[in-house]
Formats: sequence, C-alpha cells, structure tokens
Amino acid sequence: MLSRRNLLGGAAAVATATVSKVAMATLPEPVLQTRPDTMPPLLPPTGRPYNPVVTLNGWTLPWRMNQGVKEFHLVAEPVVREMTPGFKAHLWGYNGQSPGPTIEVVEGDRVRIFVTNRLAEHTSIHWHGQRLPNGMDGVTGLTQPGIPPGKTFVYEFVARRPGTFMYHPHADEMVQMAMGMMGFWVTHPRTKHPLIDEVDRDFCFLLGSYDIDPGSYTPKIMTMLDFNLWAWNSRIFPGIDSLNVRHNDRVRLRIGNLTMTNHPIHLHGHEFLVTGTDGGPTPKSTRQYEVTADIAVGQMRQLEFLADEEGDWAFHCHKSHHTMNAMGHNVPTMIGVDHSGVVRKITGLIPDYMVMGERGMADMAEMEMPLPDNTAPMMSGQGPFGSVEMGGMFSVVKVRKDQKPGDYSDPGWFKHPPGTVAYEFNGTLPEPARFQAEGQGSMPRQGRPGTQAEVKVRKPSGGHAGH
Ligand SMILES: [Cu+2]
Repeated sequence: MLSRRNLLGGAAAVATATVSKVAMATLPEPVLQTRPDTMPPLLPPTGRPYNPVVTLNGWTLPWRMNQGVKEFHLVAEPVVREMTPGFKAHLWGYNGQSPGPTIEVVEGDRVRIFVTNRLAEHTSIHWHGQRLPNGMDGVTGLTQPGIPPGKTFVYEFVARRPGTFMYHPHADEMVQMAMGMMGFWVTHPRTKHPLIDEVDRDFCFLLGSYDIDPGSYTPKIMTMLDFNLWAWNSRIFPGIDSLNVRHNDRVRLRIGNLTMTNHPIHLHGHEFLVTGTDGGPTPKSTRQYEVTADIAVGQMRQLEFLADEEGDWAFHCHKSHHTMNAMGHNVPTMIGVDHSGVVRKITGLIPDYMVMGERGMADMAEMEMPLPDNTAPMMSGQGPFGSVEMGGMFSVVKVRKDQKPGDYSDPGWFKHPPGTVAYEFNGTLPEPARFQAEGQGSMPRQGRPGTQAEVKVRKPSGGHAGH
C-alpha cells in the first residue's frame, strides 16, 4: 500500500540516482524493485509528457534518454514474489518482480530495450500487440535465436500506435509464463486522440494463474487447466491493493489476460464502457455499458467509468472458483450431511481432525485451521463487517469524496451514512402464501404437500444421500 515513505523511497528515486551514475555507459543500469507495494505513478522526468498509469502491486520501469531514444533495461531472472502476506512463491520475472515492471512510452517514441537473461535457459521477449519490424517480434526460432543464459539482446522499434499492450517470453512459453514472466506496456497518445479520453486515474494489471501446492513455493508448470491460484499481477486477495479514487473521477482499468481461461471481470456499483483492446481504441459506435467484461485468453481490455457512487465497491472475476485460494485436496460437498458421529470417532484417533462445511463453505473463512507453512488461506480478508470470504482475483474500488487528486493511499473502510446499510428484520414473519396450482395439471407433485426440498450431497464414501 502507498504511504509517504514509499513516495520518497520508491523506484523513481532509485532511478534518478542510477541514471546519472551510468549516463555515459553503453547499457542502462538495471533498476530493481523487490517490494510488492503499489508504487506511485512515475511522472515522466524526460521525453514527451503523459499522464502515467498506476500498476496494481507493481511499478513502472524508469528509462534514460540516449540521443532521442528511450532506453530500458529488463533483466529476466528468478524472483521471490509475496503473493499475499504469509505466502511467497518462487517465480521467474523481470527486475526483481513477477510481473515485470510496466513500460510506458508515448506514440512515436523510438524505444530501445536491453534484455539480459539471468535464467538457466534461453528466453526472448515478444511485444504483444505492437507494430514493429518482424525481426523485433521476439519469437524464438522464427524471428531470432533465443537469448542464451548470461547474454543481453537489444530490441529497438518505434511505438507506432497508442494503446494497451503487454510483453512476455516467446521461448519455452509454457514454462516461462507458468513461472510468472510477463509485464504490462502502455503507449500513451502523442496528442489529443478522438477515441482516447483523458482520465483522472489509470490502473493496469495482468491476470495470471499458478498451481502451487499448499506448503510449497514453486508452480507446477505442467498444469493446463486445474490452477489453484488466480492472481492479479501475481498477487491474490487479500494481497491485492484496493483501487483508491476520488468521487467523480474518470477511471480507466487496463487488464490483460495471460492465463489459459477467460475471466469475466465484474465491477459493483457502476457501469463501464470498453474503450479499447490490444487492437487499439474501440469505435464509439461499438461501445455499450456493461458491469462485467469477459477478458479472453491473450486479450486486453480497457474499461472506463465515472466513479460517481461513494463506497467500497467489490471488483472481481465473476467465476466463483477464481475468487478462492488453494485448497489442500479435493473436498466433497458436505452441505446437509450430519457427520458429527463420524467426527467424534475420528477425533478419538486424530485429535486435530476437522470437517469442512456442513452448512456451506463460509465457516472455512473463520476457522483456525492448522495450515502448512507458506499457505494462503483459502478465503479470507477482514472487512468492517467480518470476513470477506474471498481469495484470488478480488479487490475493492474505494470511491471517496475526500480523496485528494493524485492521492492513491488507502482511505480505510467506507463510513456508511446512517440508514444505508442492510439491516436485520425483527418483526414476526407471516407464513408464506403457497401457490394453489402448485404440483397440479400435467406436473403432479410427488409426495406430500409442503415436503422439504431434497438436498443431494456426496458423502465421503462417494454415495448419495437424501436429507
Ligand atoms: Cu477468472
């Protein structure tokens, strides 16, 4: 999270020092960032001006100007990423982090990127969505040889069109992307663009997925579908920072998907327009208001909305399994099963034995489970009213009247005006009126009227039981 200390001691300050020190060298000194905090936007110290983005739990890579060329230095290397407090993953990334730093340039900029490989195998970088000379496209074997371990390659091209892009390896892709190698790229428009609006806050992040067994540190790279960690910028809730905005701000959210499934990203309390893709800004005639945008594999979307409702608004993937963190093993559905007798027998043998979810899974969020070291809780995050019971791809957009322009710090929980929070009804409940035609005609009701609906559940034995 942002604080004044971060503003003074962040990546930008490091960059100022390093750029002056190596200004004469042939290779820009790499800038590293190992903290998972959301760093403040990097106001461009040189080159054409633009309104910078904020990378969720990430940062923007500083550059140096060398005779009119913007020079960046990316270092591909193993990193330790804290995915949420108490849970660290051993990933591969760039410049100390997974994902790598965001690269921000301006339409028309000539860009030179030095890529140093500190991995044990070759790599390359593909600049997803860019118009560039074919030989700069970064496809190992097709447009260049892989960058061998210990070597540095140079990519150079002009950022020809404004938009929302990303970068990732095109070498041993299955492994290197499963290990977290990816980064965001934003090309800002050079002048006022008819299809690109000015916004007050511009956030970006990449969707990623990992398969890391509870208690272990390294992703299983052979997994194709059954991932157990669903991440925004290699962070999982409650490790994902909130998106803090001022009331009536125009807000842009730039999202790219480098997982192997689609993610319907859903915002509460507001409607947004999809204003752009990695193909560029969308024509205005194609825009429609939505509250969920599906972001397919390999796609990028720009969502824009007016933050005109104060509050703490949930913002998450709408696939419920993607707002959960890893479970230790496959758990049968226990809803409706009375297994108290079984538990009593087992606890005689195993004192710590615990049964999951006979009322649902919400109990999981509050139980004090003995977890192996380095395990993210399955569903957690304390809100002002208790556990939020979420994990994975979940965060909160905090809209506040008193959030200062340019202030990205967390304002704390929303203070609801009196009488605006859902409350308990304490009167007497009337008997529900039953629909008289129920179960008549061609669909006669089975059993006695008023019979409870059946709850079918799978018992641990694998059989079925009614209740
Ligand atoms: Cu999802």
